[in-house]
Amino acid sequence: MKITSAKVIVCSPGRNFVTLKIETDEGIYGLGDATVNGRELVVAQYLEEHVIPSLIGRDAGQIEDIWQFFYRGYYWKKGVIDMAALAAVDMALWDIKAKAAGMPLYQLLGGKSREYINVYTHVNGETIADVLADFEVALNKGYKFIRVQCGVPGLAKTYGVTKKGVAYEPANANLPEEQVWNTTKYLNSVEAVFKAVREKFGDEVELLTDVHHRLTPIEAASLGKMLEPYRLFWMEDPTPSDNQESFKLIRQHTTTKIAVGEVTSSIYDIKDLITNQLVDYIRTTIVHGGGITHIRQIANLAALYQIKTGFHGATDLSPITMGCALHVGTAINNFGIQEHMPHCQVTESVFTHAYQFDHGTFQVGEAPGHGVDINEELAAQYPYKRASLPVNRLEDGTLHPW
Ligand code: KDG
Ligand code: MG
Repeated sequence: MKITSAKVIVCSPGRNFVTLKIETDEGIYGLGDATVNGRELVVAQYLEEHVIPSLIGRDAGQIEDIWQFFYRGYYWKKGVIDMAALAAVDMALWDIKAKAAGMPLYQLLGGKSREYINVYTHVNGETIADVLADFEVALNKGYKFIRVQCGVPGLAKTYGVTKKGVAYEPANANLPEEQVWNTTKYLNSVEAVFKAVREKFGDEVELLTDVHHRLTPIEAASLGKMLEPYRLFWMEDPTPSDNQESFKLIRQHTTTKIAVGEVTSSIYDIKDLITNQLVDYIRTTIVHGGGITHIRQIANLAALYQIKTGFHGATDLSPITMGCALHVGTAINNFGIQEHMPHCQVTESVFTHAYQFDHGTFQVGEAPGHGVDINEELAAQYPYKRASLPVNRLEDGTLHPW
């Protein structure tokens, strides 16, 4: 089966998405997600100028060889733009192969290792009372794994916290919004949030939190220690993972489990974290991590060290990435949890999908391929709009990780 054409679809149904459509001489097409939040047009142009021309005429079934062509073959590699473009190609080719076989993708990846996929969702609020109210809503929807983010007294805006009833969307400005961060205020207030949640909702529900790269290793260690009584499922990105070795310091001080990887794109970005057992969950996901082919390699390495997956699943990952993540999660043994930040209705109307939410879990669906499609006519009604993630400054103006 030969690749006859490929095109990039950039649209903004609720938020920006970059989608690659690969067509074949047998009439079967595949779809891949290439969205990098705030960098959409760069990936689109890389695909159009440097990837698509090299795809035409190739055998769509040679997924591994095509992957290696754009990774091992290409001189520049491993950056998130390259890996997102490669991921889109890889997802589309797996979609084509599974459609040609008439099977849901998970069958080609080894079949079912589990009956459903556990997901965690986000709960947040400006105050502890707001958090408790939102938590109750999530419990009523059936979620058993819940990420908790609370406003920090004295800070105007905090990562993960939104106005009541409004879906959280950090990429909300034409240019990066400058926010203010204060680590002491955060560390002084965060324990009370988890204490209140455990007191009100008991010990059974699993709790997660995202530190969003804001602490130094020793601050992260003290946070982990402070939160041990509340038995977190994980604390995420407690410190930047640029220096993988710094996680050794955190591990020396706390048994709070750690999840890392949503801003990583290559196995080499997390290799030392895995082989030294410095984390418990890997969050690198399909779109930013080179597609199904590379993510399976990461998951296999992690499995050797009893580390599980916890794929990134915020709204900037398109339903195509969600579909692929659910197929991989269904097939591999060391699946841990899938993040689920529900897409808005407009996104859902443009991207139709076979996967279905069911009381805090997902059913992957039995449609051939990865089960996600795009309504191109509808997508064309939502043109791209520049959006940027915020940046952080300390109170004295010093730039700090967001
Ligand atoms: O584009 C950035 C978001 O995907 C990120 O801020 C969300 O940290 C995030 C999470 O854990 O979902
Ligand atoms: Mg995160």
